[in-house]
Amino acid sequence: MKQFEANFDGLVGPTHNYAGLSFGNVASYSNAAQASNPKAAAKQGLLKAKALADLGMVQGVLAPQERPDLYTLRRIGFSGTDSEVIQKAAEQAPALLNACCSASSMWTANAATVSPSADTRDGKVHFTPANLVDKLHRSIEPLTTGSILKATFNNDRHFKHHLHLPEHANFGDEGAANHTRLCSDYGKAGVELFVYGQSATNPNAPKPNKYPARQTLEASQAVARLHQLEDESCVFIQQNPDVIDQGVFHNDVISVGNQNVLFYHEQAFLNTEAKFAEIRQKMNSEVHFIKVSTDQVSIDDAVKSYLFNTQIITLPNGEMAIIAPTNCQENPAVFAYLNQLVTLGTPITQVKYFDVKQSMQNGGGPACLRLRVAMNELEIEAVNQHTIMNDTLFTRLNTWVDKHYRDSLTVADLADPQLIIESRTSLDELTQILKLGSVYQFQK
Ligand code: SUG
Repeated sequence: MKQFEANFDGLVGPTHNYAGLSFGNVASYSNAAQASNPKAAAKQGLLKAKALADLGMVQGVLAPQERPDLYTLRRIGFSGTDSEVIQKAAEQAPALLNACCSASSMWTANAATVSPSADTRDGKVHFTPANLVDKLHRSIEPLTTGSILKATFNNDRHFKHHLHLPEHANFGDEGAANHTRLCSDYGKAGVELFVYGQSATNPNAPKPNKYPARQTLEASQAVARLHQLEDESCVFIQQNPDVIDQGVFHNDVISVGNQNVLFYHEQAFLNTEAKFAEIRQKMNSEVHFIKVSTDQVSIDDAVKSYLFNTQIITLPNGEMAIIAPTNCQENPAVFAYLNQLVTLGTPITQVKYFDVKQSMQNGGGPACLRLRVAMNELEIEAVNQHTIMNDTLFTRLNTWVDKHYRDSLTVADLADPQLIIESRTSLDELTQILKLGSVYQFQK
């Protein structure tokens, strides 16, 4: 049976804005209060997704969430009509309104952790939505994420959906952004590499001083248990706390893997050699560890360019390509490195650049915008086919964006009661296009 790795990109929601909500994420903080362009953001995302489909990849889309999140605003005591709720929140607690308006569900690398059926004891693809408890604006995502995943991977025979982990800092979970699967072939059992920022129950374990470590070891272990993974196919490795303090808020800002390749910065992890030895032993087949040294690319350049927030994909001809943001072309050290990388004789033979600057300005590169789901042919057939990218869906979604999205949005605009009407109208239409059903129901 044929095996694929599908990418499901998050559609950028109509409230995409720069409110500086993510402490520890340098881009989010430094672009705070700039005007955003939701229409351009959504179209940049669609172009990347369509380009991957055109390269012969299986490419899907995941719906955005409804924002402003009236359900949360009411839950924290704002009452009245929808307009009144928004107006009161804007006057009394603008920071809470901002948190309830973020389009952050676009970064579907944080939607969930996914384990393919080749790795799981029951032979199903397992999904656990990330609880994202470290950031208020993200902690309101997991229930709707779960609904959207169930409507997209809507088949009990092949897909197993778990509830997100308990909403406590000890279980801080950021999903696939801190998880990489290494394998010789997508359909063969692989090694799932869980990267955590801190161990919540061990007060003496290393942790960052300045910025939060969003993922805990305890969360990663819980996901591995839920997903019915064997101990022999899991490796838990700690992110280097020093790089978290330099703005590496997720592991996918400092390393990325695909099949038998792990592309990483030499400062990415703690205890690197011993852990790589464990990976080699558990993989039991060749692994290419492609190390980037600090001399080649500094942590600062890696964070600014998102060199490691690239997607490494296996093209239908078996070669690997890197999908990079244009920011990598604009950074001389990173551009020089990538030009050299494709000549080194590793499986990576080409680099393709995409402008995803609207997302980058909030700290979300190409890899943040996608959730990977390795599946066999039967599993792909069981996916909601209306979410799979093709010429028709691309045209339809572009028309939908043109019809509903603004081309400028400031933080002050979030108080505009018209925004929730626009958001709901657009998402009503989208749920029909993608045939999702009532995924936003509980928010009403
Ligand atoms: O969680 N930014 C996101 C970026 C997520 C990137 N994802 C991965 N690395 N996989 C975050 O920090 C900014 C929102 C704002 O500031 O308005 C934000 O949420």
